[in-house]
Amino acid sequence: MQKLSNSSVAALLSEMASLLELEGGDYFRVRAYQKAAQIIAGLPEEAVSLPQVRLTGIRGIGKGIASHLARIAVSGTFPELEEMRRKVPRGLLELLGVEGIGPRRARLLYDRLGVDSVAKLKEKALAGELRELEGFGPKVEENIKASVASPSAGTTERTLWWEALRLAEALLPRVAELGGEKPAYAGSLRRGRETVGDIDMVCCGRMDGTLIAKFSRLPEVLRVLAAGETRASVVLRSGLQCDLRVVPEASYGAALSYFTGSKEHNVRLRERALKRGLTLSEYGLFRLKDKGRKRPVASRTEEDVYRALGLDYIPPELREAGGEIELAARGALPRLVEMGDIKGDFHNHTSLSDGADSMRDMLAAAGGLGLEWTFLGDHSSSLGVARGLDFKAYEKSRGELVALSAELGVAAARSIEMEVDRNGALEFPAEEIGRVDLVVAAVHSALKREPQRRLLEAMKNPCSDIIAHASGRQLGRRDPAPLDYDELFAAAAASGTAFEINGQPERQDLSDVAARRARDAGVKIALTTDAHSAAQLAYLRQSLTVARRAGLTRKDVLNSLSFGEIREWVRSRRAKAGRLASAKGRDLKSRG
Ligand code: DGT
Ligand code: CA
Ligand code: CA
Repeated sequence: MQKLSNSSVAALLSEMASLLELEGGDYFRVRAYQKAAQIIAGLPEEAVSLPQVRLTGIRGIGKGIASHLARIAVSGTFPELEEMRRKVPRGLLELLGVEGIGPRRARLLYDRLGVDSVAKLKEKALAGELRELEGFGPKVEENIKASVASPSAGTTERTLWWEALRLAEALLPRVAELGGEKPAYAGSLRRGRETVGDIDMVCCGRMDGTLIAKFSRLPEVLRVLAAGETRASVVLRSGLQCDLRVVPEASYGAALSYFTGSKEHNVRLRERALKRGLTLSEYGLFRLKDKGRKRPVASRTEEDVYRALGLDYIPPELREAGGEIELAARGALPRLVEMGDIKGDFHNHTSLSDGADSMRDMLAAAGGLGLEWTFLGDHSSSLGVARGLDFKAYEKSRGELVALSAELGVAAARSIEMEVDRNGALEFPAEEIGRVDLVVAAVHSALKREPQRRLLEAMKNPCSDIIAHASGRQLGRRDPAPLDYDELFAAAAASGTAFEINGQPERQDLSDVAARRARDAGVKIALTTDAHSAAQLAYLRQSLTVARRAGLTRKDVLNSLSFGEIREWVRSRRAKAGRLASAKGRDLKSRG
């Protein structure tokens, strides 16, 4: 049976919906395909491996769709879709990718003006012919002109790293199925940037255009911007652009390095090459004397290229021209923290507050990910949006967690995401908070109100073990609070308070830049998921990526400690912070 990801299956069904719509098909049939596509995209298990009875048992999936899935499992498509693909001109589907064009307008464009591609659409728009069509007019024509103006039109929005990663990881095996060898993603995605502009992919394989042509016809592809012998530029159904380059085996390393970038890193590498009488391109590192660029000094692997330039291998996350080349030349690059160093999570949510999954399912998932231990958390009670826990509920659930931990064989303790109020006070009183296993202090309410002062005040509480998502930013939605990190990190270093790198893809808070400053100030970092479901524990990879971009090593992150060590860390830092607080109190009294 052919392995097909749910997103590929969903893409086929939604293509069917679009084709039906273009055909002027029955509204309810169109909706049924759209809905089934949505349902399948969200299924946790692989749809094509489910038995028919399980499938038809899912709401929104009827016998018809289930039988399509059976065909897809065998042949990668289904007869009705193939029939529609023959009937509807291929370019029409492409038109749907243009902003302002739905099925009705696409149909009209085709019937009246013979428009069956984005290129033709552009032609007609520029010639002013669109405004003559009913329901178009000059305004619509202007909009369409603007959205077809540049090849990457409509894709200027940046995509969260995590979303792009999921898309790329689904595409790599597809490229391999088409005969692409060693497919890899490059660009900002590989460097782990917060957001990416497009997905860059590199592979080896046939360089006569056949691989590119097959790639351009993948169901994940919405429209093709350019397709040559060795390069395709396409827009995926998600709206994200994706570039694929097919490169010769012999220059794979040089190409991967070139397309990983960053541009500035590449510039520095080329300068270094020139100083050594060499020249570096996407084809390889050559002697300047070798005018025909016939015999590369290095090109097959990235390691070869760096070595030939007198450099240690530089991890992609550091390739931002931030001094990494100098460090690599001196053999002084940090050994970046790796997934294997990560033993547990600190901050997440179960169904006891606003999470989707029970403590049992969360703990089992943590064990399934290979974590040695984990804290399972929930909100404290005052956060209105998320029904939280008071101390009594906390203690009761902690008792249950101890039993679950013994049963499932994963070490566990109970954390609380503790509300910091308008004055910087933590929600639970001193006699209760001291008995909470781990406190993640968080400012949520009235975020704009003096976040700096409230965070400083919160750190005066000896039980503020970790500060949550300090800036409160949400990429694309909410700007970070203006914080004086030097002042915050100095206070944190004194009280032994750690800061988290929150792994929610839209948070990534601390940012890489802030995390680096925290480390330099002597502040420990906690990589957390803030998971609101068991599946979101995978966000450890997101916070790990930010940590790597910050240049952190295993010593800089609390997650590398054993469970015993982390419990001891909490105990001793609270004791020290408590002494500090009472000394300050005495100081104030004697002065007052
Ligand atoms: P993005 O897509 O905006 O998130 O950022 P990147 O870094 O992925 O940039 P992109 O997609 O334009 O190009 C991918 C890589 O290809 C880039 O990191 C370095 C390389 N590259 C592209 N254009 C140039 C160029 O004009 N000069 C140099 N040196 N490298 C380039
Ligand atoms: Ca890119
Ligand atoms: Ca690109």
